Amino acid sequence: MRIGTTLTNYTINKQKGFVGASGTFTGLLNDIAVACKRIADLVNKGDLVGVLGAVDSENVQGEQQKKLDVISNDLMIEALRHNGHIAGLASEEMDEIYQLPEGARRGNYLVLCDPLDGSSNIDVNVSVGTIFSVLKAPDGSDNPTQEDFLKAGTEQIAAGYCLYGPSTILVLTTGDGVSMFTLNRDFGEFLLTKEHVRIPQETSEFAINMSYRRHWDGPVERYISECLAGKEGERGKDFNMRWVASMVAEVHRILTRGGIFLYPCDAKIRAAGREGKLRLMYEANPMAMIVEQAGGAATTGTQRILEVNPEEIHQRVPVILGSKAEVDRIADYHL
Ligand code: P6P
Repeated sequence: MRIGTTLTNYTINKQKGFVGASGTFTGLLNDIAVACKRIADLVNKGDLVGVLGAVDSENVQGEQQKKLDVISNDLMIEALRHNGHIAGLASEEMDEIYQLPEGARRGNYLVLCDPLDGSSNIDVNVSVGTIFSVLKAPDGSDNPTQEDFLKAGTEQIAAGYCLYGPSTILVLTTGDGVSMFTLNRDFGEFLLTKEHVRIPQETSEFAINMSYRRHWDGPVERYISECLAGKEGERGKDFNMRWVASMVAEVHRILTRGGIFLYPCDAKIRAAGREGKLRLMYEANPMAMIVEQAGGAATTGTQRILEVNPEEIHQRVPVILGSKAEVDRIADYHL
């Protein structure tokens, strides 16, 4: 499709490829884009409009919420609740799923989101992002249950994120490749800037929080040690390291120039009774779909992320994703 086309025209053109498409999906993506534009505006203005800092509440994860976490969640609800494109919404910032008000028009999609991922970075002006996943709603159900959201990642209709960085970039896959849209603030439109994005199979760049090294399991310790050994070691080449502590920024770098991102389970996480830090339904699954659609791979270490059968909306998983050759190598180390 023509570079520079708007996200709306892009999805209308794509929609023509789906026999019987009603336009609801195009409307849904437009709603999500509106939420992202409004979040981008507040992220960009920051202290000018008093949205930085924390609120004195915690989310279901037991994490302190930033003002922008709460505001972003409200903006996502506001953009989605009126237009009859969804049947329900799940969010990192809400314990329970969001039920549409009585009498509100329902649509045939479910949205799961992390309204503002990486928000610990927001007060230090480092890139953050919104992550979203779209599932089909059950037919004929006005009020979907939590069970209706618990679908494996392979059942996602679409997945995407919006990165609030030097540019605001919305990245989207509907199952036939990955496209990128850059926000033109002059007239408030996301314009197609990249299509058919591909992740290089090989890389020399890894992303992991090294401060947890003493807790790592064997396969992760082995992989990172080999990277650190550089050209004199097993790998015969030097590696570079990055850690932004904002998954959206890490994934965007990997889509752009390759790399491997690791947030594994470790002894400290296990001691807390968890299987990982990152959440399956609205972080790992959408990012795994995007990465796979761009020719990369995404594993828990022992299982393809998209094939994990969810048991709980806020469940956590280990995440290793990026350039396929490196992901495959780490998966081999877990055998
Ligand atoms: P740590 C942000 O809170 C997040 O969920 C991801 O975006 C990011 O990759 C990770 O956690 C950072 O975790 O333990 O390094 O602060």
